[in-house]
Amino acid sequence: GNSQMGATIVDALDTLYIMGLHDEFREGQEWIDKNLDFSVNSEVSVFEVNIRFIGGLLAAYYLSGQEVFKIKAVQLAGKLLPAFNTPTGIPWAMVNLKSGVGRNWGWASAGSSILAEFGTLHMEFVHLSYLTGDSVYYNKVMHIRKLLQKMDRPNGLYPNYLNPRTGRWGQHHTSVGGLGDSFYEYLLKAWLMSDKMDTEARKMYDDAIEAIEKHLIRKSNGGLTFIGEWKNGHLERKMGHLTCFAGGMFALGADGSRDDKAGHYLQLGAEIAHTCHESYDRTTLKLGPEAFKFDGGVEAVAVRQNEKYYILRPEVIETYWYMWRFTHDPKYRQWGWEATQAIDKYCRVSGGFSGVKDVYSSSPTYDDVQQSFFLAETLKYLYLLFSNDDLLPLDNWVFNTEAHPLPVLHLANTTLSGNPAYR
Ligand code: DMJ
Repeated sequence: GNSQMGATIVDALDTLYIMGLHDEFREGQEWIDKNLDFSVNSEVSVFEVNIRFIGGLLAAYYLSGQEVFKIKAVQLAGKLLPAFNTPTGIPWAMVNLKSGVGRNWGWASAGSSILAEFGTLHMEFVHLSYLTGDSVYYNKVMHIRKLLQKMDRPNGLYPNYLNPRTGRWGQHHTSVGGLGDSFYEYLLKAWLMSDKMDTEARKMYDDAIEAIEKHLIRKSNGGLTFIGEWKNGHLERKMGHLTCFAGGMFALGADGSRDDKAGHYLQLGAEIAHTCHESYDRTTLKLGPEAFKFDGGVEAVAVRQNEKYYILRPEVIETYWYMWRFTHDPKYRQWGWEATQAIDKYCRVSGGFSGVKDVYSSSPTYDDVQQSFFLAETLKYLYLLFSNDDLLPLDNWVFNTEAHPLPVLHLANTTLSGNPAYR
């Protein structure tokens, strides 16, 4: 949006807490208490507000126990609810926080909503119902899930676009990167977050991943495993930086996988981590491009000028961290340290850190933006990579897609929908 909503302050809070920067944390809390106000006439992305603000506030609440964060998260969630007023219950991409009027992105296929956007609300909304005892949030996201579950999927793949008026798929494009990514992540994490009770989510994840492996994952001539994009029956041999998170996801989902293929998925995670490291290593700055190809002799290298930028994204480091937790192979720390040094050398500026426009140029220019996910994710995952495993153990915490840790809900002996917390 165009209003002063302090995204960086909110997104960075739990990183401050985890790093033990408690004075700065309290300063952030004070700002939130006094200034964070959602009654603004501003159109915002439902997805971005959910993952960065609601996720950030909930994590700050769980870590610190300070009520103000819970109160603000619930207030904000209330402002997002009008986005679900569509004929199908699939939310609009954007909503005006004041008027509640929603709409979709003009560029999205046939007026569609985006899979990675309406499919990345589940964790936060289940927690909101858990904390408030109000089932409204839970019902919204379960409705989305049920609707998706009933739909036919071309080749078992979920298209990135779904029209919220008609309930029909838009273009048959499938991606594990931008437009699709965190939908798959949230299926797995819904299961983990429910203390593995939500087996419906696990099944949907397993089915989706099987189709992805069959149709989208290939090995390049040089032996690099990559995840391509499906476009109307054709595989585009291109992988985005965003897609690199999937290495960590495969490793995280290994335990509990169908037919006990844990070893296979851990190996797949390792291969994706290796490919993404290569995409960094084959640049001048040792920072990865936005997208890289595996075509006509090109391997893990960006071809188009407008895909050569690095905007402080976390996905590759995120995968190093998960791989480190599951294997303790020192190479992941070494790769994380390479990235740390490169960020410090090429992205540090007087006012903070900036993205760079071309990772293949020895004299890069800055984009003059410090994305809020740099503090929320990139630095947090680096910090965790060099910390002990007992800092936020994965048995107890599940990270939302913006790296905000939410606790596992131990709802023993009940199904999610039957749990009294949601009535
Ligand atoms: C973050 O906001 C989240 O990780 C999201 O899921 C994808 N993109 C950015 C970081 O690159």
